[in-house]
Amino acid sequence: MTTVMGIVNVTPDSFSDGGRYLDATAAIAHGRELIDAGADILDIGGESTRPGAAAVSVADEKARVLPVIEALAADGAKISVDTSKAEVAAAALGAGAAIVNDVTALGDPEMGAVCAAAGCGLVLMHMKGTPRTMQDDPVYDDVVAEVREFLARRLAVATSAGVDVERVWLDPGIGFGKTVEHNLELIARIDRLTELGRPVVVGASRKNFIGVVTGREVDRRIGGSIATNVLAVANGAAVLRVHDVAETVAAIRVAEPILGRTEPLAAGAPA
Ligand code: HH2
Repeated sequence: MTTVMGIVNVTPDSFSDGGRYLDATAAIAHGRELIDAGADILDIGGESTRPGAAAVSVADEKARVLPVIEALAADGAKISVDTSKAEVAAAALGAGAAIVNDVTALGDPEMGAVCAAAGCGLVLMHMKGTPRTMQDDPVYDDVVAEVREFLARRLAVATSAGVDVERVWLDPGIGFGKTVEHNLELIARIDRLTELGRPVVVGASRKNFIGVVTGREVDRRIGGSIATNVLAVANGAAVLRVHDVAETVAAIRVAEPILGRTEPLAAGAPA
């Protein structure tokens, strides 16, 4: 069944909800709302990756995410920490996180060892360039083939650092060094990524390509986000990273039986 990861951005500058949950109390309350709305995992991050976002020190990133992780993990929520810094990941795992979501796919040379030692889950994401430069005219010969090759290489790096292959999820990095057409093509060809044998994560929620296609501002992209996510599931995605958890869960609950992905309703169950 599809896993829904609800986004908790403890940042002043995230592209869609920057500043709303910078305060720990507000972030914790938001995380609880997302669990009530049906999130399976909360993805908690303290540094925005949008083009031009300010860099955050290890100390500041820890100060943002650790109290939020501690409180939500104490509630029993499954937590992933959205960080590319091994030191932040280690502290987050100590505070109760179970998964490291690394948008640089082990760009920090210590990250593989930290994850191997913890035995945690690990999300490896594709990005072309760095957040500062990634949207400056990205060019690929074949975006799907290049993303697939990159993810296969980083999966090998993770396993050679001692990470259990069964704990790794792969993510094409929607919006990270991709044009609108690249993003659409990647969503259309998720089947090529699932061939790598690991669950595929898709983070398309409210992203710019949806704004370009629909002409809608970031707070009015829910329809485009849901269409993208349902098609991603139809094409093989196993995990969706989303802001609008309740609506996505409802959409997936309807899409899955149509796709033949759920057990048939028990005989006599009310439909
Ligand atoms: N996208 C963002 C951040 N982290 N992680 C994964 N695995 N996949 C993604 O597509 C992904 C991610 C960007 O979205 P958001 O967190 O809403 O914004 P910001 O980076 O501005 O905080």
